[in-house]
Amino acid sequence: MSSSARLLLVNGPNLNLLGTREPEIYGTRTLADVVAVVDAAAGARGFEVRAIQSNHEGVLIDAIHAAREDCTGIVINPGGLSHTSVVLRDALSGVGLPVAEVHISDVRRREEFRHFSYIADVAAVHVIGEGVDGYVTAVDRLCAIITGQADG
Ligand code: CA2
Repeated sequence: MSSSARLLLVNGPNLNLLGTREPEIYGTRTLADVVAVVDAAAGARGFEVRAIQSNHEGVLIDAIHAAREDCTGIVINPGGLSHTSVVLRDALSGVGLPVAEVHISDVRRREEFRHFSYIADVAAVHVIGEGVDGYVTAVDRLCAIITGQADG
């Protein structure tokens, strides 16, 4: 399959715990559920998905760099790294692929330290506070940009 039909799905630190704790904030769906909904949404638009979750910043950065070779877009929930990581931001801007940033919870209504994202201004799409379904919104909007069907 050509690189024009593959998305990299990145989930950052602690998102492997989805569905196991704090359901009042993050819901009850698991990381496997996230991968399944992204696979389905992307598949419906003719895209395949490579999914990675890691608790290690360098592993995430290596995966983002590798996406240059065979992906045309990145859907990322950077987790807490959103609020702290210049190096993750630099990796995303460095590969030059369109990025969709997803947050399951509404970070704007949580602690002040979650209001700022280093990723926000390198992302073309932002989906915040829609739960796991937000990943579907992100895939739809990112694929529309990649295929030139975005309506501005
Ligand atoms: O709302 C989001 O998606 C976040 O990116 C999740 C991060 C948090 O640091 C961001 O501010 C917002 C945390 C992910 C941790 O996920 C857990 C899930 C279940 C139990 C414990 C942690």
